[in-house]
Amino acid sequence: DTPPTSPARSSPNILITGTPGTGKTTTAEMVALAAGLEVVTVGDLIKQRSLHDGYHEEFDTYWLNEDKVVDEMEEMMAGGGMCVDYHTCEFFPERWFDLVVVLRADTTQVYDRLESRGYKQNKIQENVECEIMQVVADEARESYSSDIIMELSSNTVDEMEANVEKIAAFVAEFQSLHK
Ligand code: DAT
Repeated sequence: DTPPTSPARSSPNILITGTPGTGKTTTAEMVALAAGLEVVTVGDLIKQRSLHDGYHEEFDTYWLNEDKVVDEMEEMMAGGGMCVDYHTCEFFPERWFDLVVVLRADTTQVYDRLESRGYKQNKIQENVECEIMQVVADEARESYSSDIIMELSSNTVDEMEANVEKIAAFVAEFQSLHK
């Protein structure tokens, strides 16, 4: 791998990743409001612009086409100031991001949140195991430099608010250093 080049953007790009149900979308929206970033909900983008290779019945999900997603997002990411929300992180170009937030939650939280979202039992189980096995955190550590990864606990509203404050503070500092 070639090292990421120094970004020319004046506002950072942030990736918020984690197992489904850890609070990515809620956190990303709050960060966007607090710090003036734009949200990219990759799951919605994939559906809206058909960046997939069809629907997978058993797993109740779309077959991700990573190349299509990266091509579609390249231009949006170029100017900085984007807050990206997705449950995997290893296929994005490393150079896109100035901060990678991995949200973590207790398995009971993940279970309850996905159950109230109406997920099927097999999909809930799969995601609970994903959180127990720290799949996304490992993936982030393999894909990004450790000094841009922030692993944050998101079990309560208080924790979520503290996380948003921490991320907004990062944005403000980045912007003051890249004027
Ligand atoms: P994700 O985008 O990771 O799937 P979400 O933001 O949609 O997660 O959150 C799922 C549900 O859980 C939603 O109803 C909001 C709630 N939630 C998320 N983070 C929370 C937190 N830290 N404390 C309390 N509730 C939270």
